[in-house]
Amino acid sequence: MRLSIVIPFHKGTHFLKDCLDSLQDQTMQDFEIILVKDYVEEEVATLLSSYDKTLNIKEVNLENQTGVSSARNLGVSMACGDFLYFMDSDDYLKEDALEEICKKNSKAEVVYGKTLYTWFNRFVYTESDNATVSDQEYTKRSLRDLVLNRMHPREISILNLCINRKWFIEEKIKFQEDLKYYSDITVLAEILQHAEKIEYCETAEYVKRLHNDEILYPSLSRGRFEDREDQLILTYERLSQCKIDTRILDAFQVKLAQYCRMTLVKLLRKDKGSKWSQSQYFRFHKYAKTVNPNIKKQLTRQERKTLEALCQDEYKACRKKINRMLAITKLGKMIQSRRFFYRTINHYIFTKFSQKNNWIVFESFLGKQYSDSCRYIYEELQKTKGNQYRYIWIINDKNIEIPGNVTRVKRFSLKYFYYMTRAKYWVNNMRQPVWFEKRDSQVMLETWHGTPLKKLVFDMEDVTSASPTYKKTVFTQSRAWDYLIADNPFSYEVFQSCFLYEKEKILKLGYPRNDILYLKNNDTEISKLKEKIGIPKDKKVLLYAPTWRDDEYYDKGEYKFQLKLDLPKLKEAIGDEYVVLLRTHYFIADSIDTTGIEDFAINVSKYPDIADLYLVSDICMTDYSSVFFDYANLKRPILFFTYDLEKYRDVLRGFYIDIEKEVPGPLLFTNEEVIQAIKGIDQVEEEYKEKYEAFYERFCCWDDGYAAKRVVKAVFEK
Ligand code: C2G
Repeated sequence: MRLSIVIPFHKGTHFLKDCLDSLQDQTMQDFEIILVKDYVEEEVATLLSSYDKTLNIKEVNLENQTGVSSARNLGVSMACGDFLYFMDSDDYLKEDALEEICKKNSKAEVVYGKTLYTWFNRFVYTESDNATVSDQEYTKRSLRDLVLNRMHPREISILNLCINRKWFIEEKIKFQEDLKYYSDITVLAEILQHAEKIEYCETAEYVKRLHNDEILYPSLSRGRFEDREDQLILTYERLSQCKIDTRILDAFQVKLAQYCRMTLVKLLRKDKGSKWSQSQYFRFHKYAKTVNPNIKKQLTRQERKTLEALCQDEYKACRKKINRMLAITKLGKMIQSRRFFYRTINHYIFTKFSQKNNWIVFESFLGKQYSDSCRYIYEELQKTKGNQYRYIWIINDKNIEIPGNVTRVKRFSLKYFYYMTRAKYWVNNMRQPVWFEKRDSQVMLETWHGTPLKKLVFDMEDVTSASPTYKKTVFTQSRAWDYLIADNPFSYEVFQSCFLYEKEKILKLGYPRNDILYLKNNDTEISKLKEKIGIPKDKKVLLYAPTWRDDEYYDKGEYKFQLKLDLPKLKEAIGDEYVVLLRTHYFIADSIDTTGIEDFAINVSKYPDIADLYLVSDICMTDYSSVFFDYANLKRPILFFTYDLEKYRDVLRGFYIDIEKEVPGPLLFTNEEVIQAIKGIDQVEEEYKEKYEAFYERFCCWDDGYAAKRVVKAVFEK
């Protein structure tokens, strides 16, 4: 047999499936797989049995030990192939990776391939053009350079190495079992020391999957584990005991110094005087003392200063130096960034002020609008509680009108920090900044901004948007929510799984933002609104409100949008009867050009509250936006312009419901289909009558015009 592939497995059956699928699809099949199960709690038997006919898998359980090093040693001891090949259960290979690496022959003790990094699963990776995060240009260098130059010890790995098994065993190379995170380093150092010939095979591509879920599936190399620092020092000690090229040890010393500067000092400062920080001080003190002057020359000034601090003979003196050093860095940052300056003032001054129990801060769509449930909760409070509270709205645009006695502040201004810190209540329809620490005495009411069609946070396997650390961030943010509003029984269930949120804290009260769809759904109110928006009285209204695409962005919160609706064609077909209101999502940075057809297409993207737009429109057309859940309260026709359905559903997001079967209107893929649906809207209504009713029962059952009242009672009259 050519290859023995050793795969340690602990958690994540969905990862393992991709890994094994990629092995099943290899062009070279002369290999065995040794799957070492390390205290697996998931049910994997079904998955494994699906490869009975295609893969030669030897399963073995770790019995008395745990950890990746033990698993690999056990795997090696069971291997029969000429060559050893290590894989992680969350990674996968390009189809010809094994064939390519085996082609490179033979006289070399070790052949190593190219590693590509991605956030995505195998399907998305293959389908998408830009799923590779990086292919580490230094993979082209020698393995030794690779070890010496890698940015971080965690990136040094024995993955994608094809190693002569006999040689490996004769040299007695083993993974050190008490090294939990960095055992690859000592093994590689020994390989480099003993191997006479090492070859590189650029065409053998290994895809290393970065984890975007540090909460449920933390990766060994990136998760924040308590004993990370102990392990780094232990690895360093072991490395110094191995007979290896001293350049590797030197390189490791540099990495350690960088680590001390970037991470350790911050932890030491945060964890004032605790046992943990004292013991870390002793460990790193010992290391810092051994760093020789030649190494120090390679360090930055800051890194050298860090080592100097750690060299202090007393813990107190070390802390003093660290604090001074970090204070100076902070000062520099404060000068550079206004927001950081305000945050610091907030931390040292505003948090010392008392809490104002009758202050409430409202924010809707990141301070861009006076809208959504926050608005209607505010109006209900104004009406029923009046001056009992002080109301503060975070609003960026001076021209947006807010009725009533209200204090307006700009998002991230100094006043913003002041009010956010002093107010007892926060009412927000999106996530608050992750770095804004809520005081224990504060209460946050998260209204959320829609019934989810698209999968959210922990229900998503991959994150394709601009923030790959989304899951961890949302987890931290949602821990601060004291209440979360659900609009229907469906959202009540989904919010528990997608936010890993306690059901006791979910308010099953319906959306305050939908109250007006019941209270103002009459001719007088509608014609007042039409006048305000500038809609001709003799025209029917088509509202087009699409959502954003996760993978099309300029930056976080700034997404691209290309209008696929052919406006001139639409005008020609329905312009006599209709006007169209164009409403882009609040994340969209691009604006829609309506030049030449202003009498037909009105851009209402800046209009504060979409609920008014629902009221004035006769048909709502969206794609995958949650707008249709709300619009259904009006029982008016809904169309879905889903020209990129497959990509959106299968690659970008995934949906909670079957869009092809369960939504209350037709899916339309071309402009021609859109035109036909609008022209035959009566037939569409007839055709979808039953589905619409079922949909209404399921998703609109808690909305009745009085949700704001119920929410105020639940939160403010407690
Ligand atoms: N919205 C809007 N205009 C659009 C699209 C959306 O004003 N063209 C508003 C609606 O109030 C909608 C909300 O933004 O309900 C959320 O928009 P979605 O398109 O559903 O997208 P997203 O912000 O990703 O929220 O649970 C809901 C999900 O989180 C979706």
